[in-house]
Amino acid sequence: MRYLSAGESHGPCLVAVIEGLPSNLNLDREKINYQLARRQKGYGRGGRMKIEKDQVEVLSGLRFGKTLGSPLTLSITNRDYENWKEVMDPYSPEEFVGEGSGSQGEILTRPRPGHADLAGALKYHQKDLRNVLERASARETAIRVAVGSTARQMLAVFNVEVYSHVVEIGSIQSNPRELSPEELQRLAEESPVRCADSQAETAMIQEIDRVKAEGDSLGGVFEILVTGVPPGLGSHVHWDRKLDGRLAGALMSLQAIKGVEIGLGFETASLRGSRVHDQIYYDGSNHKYYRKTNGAGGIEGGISNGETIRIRCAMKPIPTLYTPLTSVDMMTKKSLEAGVERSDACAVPAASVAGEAIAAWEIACVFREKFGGDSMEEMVTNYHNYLEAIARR
Ligand code: EPS
Repeated sequence: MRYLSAGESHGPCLVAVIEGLPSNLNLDREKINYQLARRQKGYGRGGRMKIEKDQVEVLSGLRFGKTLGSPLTLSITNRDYENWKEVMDPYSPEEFVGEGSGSQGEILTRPRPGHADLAGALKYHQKDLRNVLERASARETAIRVAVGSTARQMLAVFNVEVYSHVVEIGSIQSNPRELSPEELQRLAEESPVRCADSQAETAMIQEIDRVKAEGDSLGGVFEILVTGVPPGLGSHVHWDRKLDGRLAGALMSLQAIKGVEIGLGFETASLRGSRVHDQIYYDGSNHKYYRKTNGAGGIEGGISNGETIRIRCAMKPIPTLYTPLTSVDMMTKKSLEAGVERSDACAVPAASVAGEAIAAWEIACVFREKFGGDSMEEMVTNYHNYLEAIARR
């Protein structure tokens, strides 16, 4: 499977063309909209989310609620485009330059440290940083969440579910009790910062308020849990078929993600082997191998091992600071403060929902590779045959 997304943050819309979903998959548009609404939440977001109310349109590949096996095109309108029409006009031969009344129409020449602004402007030969930042913006995650929702709807047929919760914001760490993925998700859904630990939640909100008042921003860590994945997805035979490598690569592509770890991740480096590796047992009544611990995070040798897949992602603080850092004006080469765009003080809860979508897509890809078929019917048959075969092993 593959997809391309397109769209600028303040352009008319975001779109994606998805190839490779099987035919006869029931796709519920409201389930996509539900995921889009989840992504828009989160304490610490700026003014933009009051303007947008993301809703998906399906432009191709679906008839009477079922996929056709042809390319599926999704679209989300940017409501804010109405306010940016002159600045983002696709056709006008004249570059719009505002009259000094605000940043919206002016050419942006002061790159923000930590943002794609400078590297993108050099690479694409741009004098207006807007020509870079519009596409680099995390607004693009809206369409990725819509794409991920199609993957989730396919995975649900095979009882695979994807959950997430926030475990750190700034210096505040959550310490949730031993909870099931379902319970973690239930608590996270009720929390403005997607945190399952109510004490940490209060401290996180206070930290966001403090940092925002100082014109600064905050990052954090979220955890993704994927349940119901059978053993045998991904492969040890080639570097680019390893499931951990694929998940990590895909999640690193999410805006502002600087680190991804699977299972115990970085902690494995300082622990002894006997504390890291999960001992193997056999459950005769269910014909299943299992482990009592999950340091591997559900993946061994690049292959799913049947345990819950557990991934943590570290998000850096958003680079747009209302108290700006030092930068250089690309026109004059003089040292100046970086530009300020409207932005979010903390978007870790939203990134956590986008991370779920990205993980769902990658798992759906390996599902399609393993179980193949052109229709859902064929894929379901192949899946059951495989489960029967491994139950005899
Ligand atoms: C973003 C800047 C803000 C965010 C945006 C990502 O948008 P704006 O510049 O319009 O205020 O709100 O996120 C979204 C629009 C979104 O839907 O998540 C950025 O520069 O990355």
